[in-house]
Amino acid sequence: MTITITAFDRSPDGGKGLARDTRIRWALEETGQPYDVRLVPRDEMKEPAHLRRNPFGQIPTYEEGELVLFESGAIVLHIASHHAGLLPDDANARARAITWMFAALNSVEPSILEIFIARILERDQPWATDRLPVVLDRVRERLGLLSDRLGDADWLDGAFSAGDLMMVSVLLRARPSGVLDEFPNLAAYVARGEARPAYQRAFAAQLAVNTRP
Ligand code: GTB
Repeated sequence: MTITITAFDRSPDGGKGLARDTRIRWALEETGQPYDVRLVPRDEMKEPAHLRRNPFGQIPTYEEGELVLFESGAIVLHIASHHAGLLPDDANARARAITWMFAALNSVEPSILEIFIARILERDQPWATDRLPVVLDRVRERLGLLSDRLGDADWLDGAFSAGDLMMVSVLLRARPSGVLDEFPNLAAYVARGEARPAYQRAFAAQLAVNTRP
């Protein structure tokens, strides 16, 4: 059955791979699943056709036959659960990999999103300059603990898994602020993720969309 995902018609990042369709493309590439992409123009995101795919009118979404999913975590988990390559066979190791996916989305991504909010969305607010250092310190605290846990391991729990895919995707969004590079083992971890052939294909595919004439 054909898999169709949605992505921005033009991502605001111009193809840096920071929009959340990249993590879905990456999961599909890791598991060898071909897919189509429906590009959603900004002015159609809150229209009924797209709201039927995602009640919040956002990308990414996932369609496969009658199944329609939204939320990048749920989509990656669905892909990882149905195709080999992203979750270990051992039940406990599988549960731990899924735990790292949730950790990436619930314990790490929110603080990193605050950087984007402070630097871009709220940059004209009178308190923006005072707020950014506080936001960055909160991210530093979280990344410091993650860095301690990763230590000099390649991946968070044994072999590369959907947990690493999600954590690398989330950490990538901290790089433009410079805070990721304060933690050399995390920066190297992200670079390891980016070096994977499946990531390279996913990145190239979204870049082609966002740099087309
Ligand atoms: N929790 C949802 C998920 O994980 O799928 C969040 C989905 C989401 O935030 N989607 C964003 C969106 O559709 C795109 S990825 N926004 C449009 C809207 O809400 O109307 C977030 C994103 C946007 C821009 C950049 N960037 O420019 O760098 C990076 C990431």
